[in-house]
Amino acid sequence: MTENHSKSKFHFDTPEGVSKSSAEKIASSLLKGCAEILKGGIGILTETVQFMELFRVGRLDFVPRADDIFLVTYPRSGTTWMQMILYQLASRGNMDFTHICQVAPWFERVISFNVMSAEAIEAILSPRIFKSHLSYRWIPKGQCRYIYVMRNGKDVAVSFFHFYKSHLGFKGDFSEFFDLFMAGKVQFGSWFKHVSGWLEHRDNPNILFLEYENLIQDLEGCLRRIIQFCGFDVSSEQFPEIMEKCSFAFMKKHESKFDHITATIWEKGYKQNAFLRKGEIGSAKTYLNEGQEKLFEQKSEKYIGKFGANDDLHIPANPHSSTRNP
Ligand code: PPS
Repeated sequence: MTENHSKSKFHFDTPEGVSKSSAEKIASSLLKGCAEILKGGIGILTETVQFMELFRVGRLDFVPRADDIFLVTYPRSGTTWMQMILYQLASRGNMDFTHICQVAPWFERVISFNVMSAEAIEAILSPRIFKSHLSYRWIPKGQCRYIYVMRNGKDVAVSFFHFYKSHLGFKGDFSEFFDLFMAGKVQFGSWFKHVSGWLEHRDNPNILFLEYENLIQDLEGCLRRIIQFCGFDVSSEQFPEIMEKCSFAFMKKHESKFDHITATIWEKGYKQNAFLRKGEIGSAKTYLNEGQEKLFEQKSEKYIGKFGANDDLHIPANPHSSTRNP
């Protein structure tokens, strides 16, 4: 072959004194390194783009109302519980939702993943309840109310670890996760920074700080504080039913209304319980138009007609096949 033989674009010459297999190893680790660098770069770019969009809609376009309630937490600190508590108090016990995020949307998610348009967010009736994991720095500021729920950080780490395994495909063990958690290399960053960032504003009368542990020990007392802070109108007759609906047992029984997996189904507009549809013969008659029928028949004739199959796919027995014993 000449010098200009069919070298591929990715061909490289083995340097003198280096065996082919070690050259391949070097090339492989070089490519791996490049891939890692690119992956990091793409990650940073994606995050930057998302962040810019979030900043635009969240901080510049979004107009908070005085009666908006932002429920803010570091993940796994009792967010969903507080979504339920707030919605139950605001709606006086309504359970008519597929997922709690429909009635108490996750602010940064609905805007940055385009789940809800600005108009749809505007159309939500007051008081709007938004869940958020944003740091104090990035939460939209206004005359609205903020409820920040804190939970013991070590319990948060354990709960987050299980969530990473069950929902995010994490394969490591707890000590691997714990290292990530401590370094703030988990979703929503450092627990320490999140909590301390909000605590710096604990004297702000528009922010109510609650503890997950306190909700467990004295749910009724916490509900009363929330009612007072938000100005909800809940009668004493409605109170026991709301307490019951905010219990762990009740929420566990209706878990799909709270699981992130159902939220994704709702966000994407997928339909549940549509997998086993009808189990009947002939539904296609009401679906295919004349042109589609014709197209189908032509293709059928070409591929299946030679076997003598008719429309309902009755295939005549093959005269050459012998009946075999099972
Ligand atoms: S997430 O993924 O950030 O939305 O998670 P989050 O909702 O903040 O926290 C999940 C943990 O809250 C517990 N939880 C409750 N505890 C007591 N009572 C009620 N009603 C309740 N609802 C949710 C939930 O079990 C998670 O904690 P762990 O420790 O994992 O059980």
